[in-house]
Amino acid sequence: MKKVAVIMGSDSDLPVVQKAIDTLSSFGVPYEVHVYSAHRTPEQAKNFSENARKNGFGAIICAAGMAAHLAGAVAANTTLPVVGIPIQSRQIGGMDALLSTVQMPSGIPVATVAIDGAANAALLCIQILAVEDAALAEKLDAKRAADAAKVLEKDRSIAEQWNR
Ligand code: RP5
Repeated sequence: MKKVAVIMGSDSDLPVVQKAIDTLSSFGVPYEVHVYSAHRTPEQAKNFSENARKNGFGAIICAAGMAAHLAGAVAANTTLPVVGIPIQSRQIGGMDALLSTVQMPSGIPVATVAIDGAANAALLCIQILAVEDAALAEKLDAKRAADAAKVLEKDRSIAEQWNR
């Protein structure tokens, strides 16, 4: 199976990014985790991106906050799918990173999830890998069914309390 790269602009992003790592783990998808910054270590970010396909990756998650250029900088140097996670900032609440990540110029796409949407970033990468992997697609179906069952149980509980 192809690996998923999980790259964050700073180790201060890890508390959010952890959900992506946990989600990949729960599906048994192989991954690597790195800290590369578009601004502080641009050469390393470029080198990783240029070699990602030949190093066995199938998708790349990039998490960054504030002037969040990491996902775009990585996408500029690979044609692998890049999923951006805008990280919430103390100063502007994540709108800074959301707009920096989502507003890519035509030709260099970044699939941007919600602010701090790390679990969905991982699920999107798993869905990309599952296009060619029936066993992985089955695991995705099972998770959807389990998630739906949890919501139905909540509905039963709420309905019991209020609908007399
Ligand atoms: C971004 O700047 C990082 O992704 C992080 O979200 C933010 C702050 O980084 P630190 O100053 O905490 O290292 O590049």
